[in-house]
Parts: sequence; structure tokens; C-alpha cells
Amino acid sequence: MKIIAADVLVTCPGRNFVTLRIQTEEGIYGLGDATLNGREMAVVSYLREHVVPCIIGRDPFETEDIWQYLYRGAYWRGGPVTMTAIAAVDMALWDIKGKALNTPVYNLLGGKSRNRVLVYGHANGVDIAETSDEVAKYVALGYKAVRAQTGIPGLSSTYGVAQEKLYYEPAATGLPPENLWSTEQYLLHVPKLFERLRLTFGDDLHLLHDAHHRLTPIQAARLGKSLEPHHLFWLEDAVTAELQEGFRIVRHHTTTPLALGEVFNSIWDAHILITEQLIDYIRMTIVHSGGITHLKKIAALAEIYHVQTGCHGATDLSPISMAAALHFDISIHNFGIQEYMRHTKETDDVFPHAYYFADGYLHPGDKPGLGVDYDVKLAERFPYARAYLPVNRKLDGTMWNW
Ligand code: GCO
Ligand code: MG
Repeated sequence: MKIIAADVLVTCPGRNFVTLRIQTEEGIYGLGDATLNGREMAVVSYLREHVVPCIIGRDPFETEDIWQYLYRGAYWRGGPVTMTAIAAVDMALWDIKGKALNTPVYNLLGGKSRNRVLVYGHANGVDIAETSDEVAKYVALGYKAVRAQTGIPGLSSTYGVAQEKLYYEPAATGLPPENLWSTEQYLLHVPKLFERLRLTFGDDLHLLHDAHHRLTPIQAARLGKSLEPHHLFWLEDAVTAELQEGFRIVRHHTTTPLALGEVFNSIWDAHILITEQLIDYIRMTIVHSGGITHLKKIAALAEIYHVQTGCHGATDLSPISMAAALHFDISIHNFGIQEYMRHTKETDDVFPHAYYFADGYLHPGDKPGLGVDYDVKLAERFPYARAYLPVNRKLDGTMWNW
């Protein structure tokens, strides 16, 4: 087969999405997600200017060589823009392979290792009572796992607490919104949330929490310890992980399972975390980590070190990424859980897809390829609108991690 064209398509059905569509001489096309929240146009330009010219004329079946060509061949390696662009190409090529062979992508990745994919939803509220009510709604929808975030007394806004509950979207037009932060208030408040949730929902529901990179290692250790009686499924992004060794401190003090990696781009961001068994779940996902080709290798390394996967799946990952993650999740052995934030109806209409939710699990569907399409005409009705993720400051004005 032969690649003859590749278009970078941008749409904003409520939020921005970048999509790469690769066309072949044989008439089969493949789709890849290239969305990097708040930095979308950097990936558009990287793809149009630097990547697309290199893949025209190539055989789309050569996923490994094309990956190496784009990764090594740039000389400048890694980083979110590069790895998102490579991921978009890789996803689209796997989609083409599946369609050409008339089989779902999971069959090309080893076949099904399970029947369905456990997912978690996001419950959030301004206070503990509202968060608890939101958890109840997810339980009523059939979810077996729920992430819970709550407002903190004294802070007007914080990560994870939204107006629009089911379709939580932190990016906003205009300059970046500013949140306020107090680690002291947060550490006092969060254990009370999980105490209440366990009393209300009992022991069987899986509960998760995201600290969104705001703690130091010893603070994370204290939080993990104080949450132990409530046996979380995981504590996510407790500390920023540029310094992977920092997680030794967290790990040595708590048995609360640790998840990390939604902002990682390559195995080199996680190799110490994995090989020293400092985390339990690796959160890297297809779109920001170089595609299916790279994530397969990361999962294989993680499997040896008892680390399971828990792919990022927020609303800023398009349905193409969600589909790619599901084909990956269902096929690997060390799958743990999949994040699933629902897309709006407008988004689902632009990206009609075969995957579906039932009884707390997602199924990738059985369509050839990734099983997602792109409605070009409809997408054109939603032009790109610049949006930024929020920034975060401590109460005294110090810039902090969002
Ligand atoms: C999560 C994430 C998201 C990110 C978002 C940034 O766990 O789902 O932390 O909420 O903040 O994907 O674009
Ligand atoms: Mg997160």
C-alpha cells in the first residue's frame, strides 16, 4: 500500500480537537488524534510542516520503521508536541492496517485478553456533600469505579471541580484562568471526603483521587497514609515527576497505590518509576506518548515490574484516542483501568464511533480498524477557538503547579 496524502483537520465542537487523516492510493484512510490541550496549533504546524512531507509515498504497514524514522530522524527527540504528532501518524497507520485486513486493531495487538474494559468516571462537587451526590449518580449509571474531587474550604476554585459535571472541561477561552491553592487546607480536607464516601457507598466501589501534581514527596506520603483506611484504587499525580527518584520517598511511607504519567511522553519519563516499582499504575496514553507502537513497549516493560496500565482518558483526548486506548487496553495483559470522561453529543457527532459503555465497562466494538470516523462537513461548522488550561497560585501569589 502507499500513502498519497495527509490532512490536518481542526475542529471545536465545544472544545478543540486536531485530527490527522492519512489517505492511501488504495482508497483506505486512517485517522489519528493529534490534540494537545491548550497547545493545539503547535502540533498542527509540526505535522503540516515537518511530518506529513516525510510520510508521503511510504507503505502504511511499516508502523515500526515510520515510528523510528519520525522519532530518531528528527534528531530533536521527545516532548509533548513531537510525541503527539508521532502518535497521530501511528494511530492513523494502525487504523489503515485494520481496515485493509478487515479486522479490529485489537486483533493486530495480540487479540483480546479480556471481554471488556473497566472504566472510571469523574465525580466532583463544591463540597463533600455535593461530591457524594455526584458519586451516587455514577453508581446509578453502573460505574464500578469513580474518581472523587471536592472543593476545598477557603479556596474559591480548585482542580477537578466543575460547573458542567458530566463533561468536565478545564480549558477556557481568553487568557489562562487563575486558581488558588493551599496544600495545608487540602491535606486536612481530602481524608474527610473519603471517610464520608466509604460510609455512604461501602467497601466495594473503587474510589480514585487526583492530586494533580500539587504536593511534595513527604506531603504525598502523608496523604497516602491518611487515605489508607479508605483503600483507594489509586492516588494519582501526587507529585510532579520530572524527578522520578522523588517517588522513593512517597513509596516508602504508604501502601496507597500510586498512579502517574498522563503528562509523560516517552519511556524515558517513566523508566525509574517502573523498574524500581515506585508506582502501581502507569497513566501514559496513546496520543501523548508516541502512539500504539510506543505504548505497547511501555506496557511490556511495566508488565515485568508488576505495574498495570491506567490510560489517561479526559475529554481533551478525542474519540479517536479513546478508541485506540480501548483496542490497546483489551489486548495487553497488564491492563488495570481506563479513565472515561464522556464527550458531549456535539463531539460524538463529529466523531461517530463503535465503542460503547455498558454496566461500568467500555467495549471497543468490532469494526475494522479503530472503529471511529470523522464527519468533515459537520466539523467545519465548528472553527478553532484558542483556549488555555488554568494556572495555579498559592495564597501568597506564588506560581504553583496546576
Ligand atoms: C485527568 C487529568 C485531566 C487533565 C486534562 C488536561 O486525570 O483526567 O488530570 O483532568 O487535567 O486532561 O488537559
Ligand atoms: Mg490526572
